[in-house]
Amino acid sequence: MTGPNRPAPRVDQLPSRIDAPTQIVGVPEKPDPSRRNVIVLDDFRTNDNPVRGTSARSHGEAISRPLETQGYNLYRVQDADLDPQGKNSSGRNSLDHLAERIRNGQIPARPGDVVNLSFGQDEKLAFGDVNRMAGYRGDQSLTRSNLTLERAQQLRERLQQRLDDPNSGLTQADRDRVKDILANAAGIDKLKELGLVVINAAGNEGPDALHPGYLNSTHSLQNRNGDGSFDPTSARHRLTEPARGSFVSRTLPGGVDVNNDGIPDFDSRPRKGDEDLSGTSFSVLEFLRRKYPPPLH
Ligand SMILES: [Ca+2]
Repeated sequence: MTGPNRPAPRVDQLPSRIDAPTQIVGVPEKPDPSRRNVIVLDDFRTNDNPVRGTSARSHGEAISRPLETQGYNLYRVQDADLDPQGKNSSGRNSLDHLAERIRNGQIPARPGDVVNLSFGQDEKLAFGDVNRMAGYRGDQSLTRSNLTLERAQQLRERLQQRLDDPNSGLTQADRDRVKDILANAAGIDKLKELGLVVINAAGNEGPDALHPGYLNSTHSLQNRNGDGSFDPTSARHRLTEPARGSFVSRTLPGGVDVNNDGIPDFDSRPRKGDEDLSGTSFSVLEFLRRKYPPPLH
């Protein structure tokens, strides 16, 4: 069953504390085995700062519901790290933890299924910050136009060397950043080893920023407006792929269609006027439909 009348996941039953790095908060009632599974690792908590202007209640739901109505089997997973109240005290990286859940069968996933990561970094990291941490100077420096997968791999190795070298001059804050970067990239490797398509639909810090721990994703997205123009808040380097991430909702006979694909997503009407969804997160809606449509084979 698809459409806005599908029961909403029980996101209101999230505990106030999340002791594990990830928590499964919504699974399809009757998953269709012929359809692609999409695992959305995101923030499903209803809070005082939901996605701007939407009736989706949480960022994770604003992404998940339009994917679900397109016909994907949706697995909603709360990332404790995304919520300061989440209290992830395990010390485990959430991507590594998610890969373990999939390996041990807690979340069903087959090669060709998708993991969507709608986040990238707690803070803005510009190319200059990353070059400084890596100790790159002059011609060595990474730029928006020379960032390839090969150079991203070299960056990981370089950052590991800098971390291992007590005389590298990295501050403690930089060391913590580098550890996070390396842990994220290792988690993505584990997800890809399972045959999964890893989408990093994130990056609203402008074209000079990058998410160095997510560069080995299968796809990193870039937000385009409805007229095809580049959204100036979006990431924009050589490894990003453009997809439309800016929408104004329409009210159709069956409900509200937030991503303009003609399929209603929510039955509740916007609080006032049209809902404006815009951000690199939303680029995954058009990108998946185009590159990885719901039928798995
Ligand atoms: Ca829709």
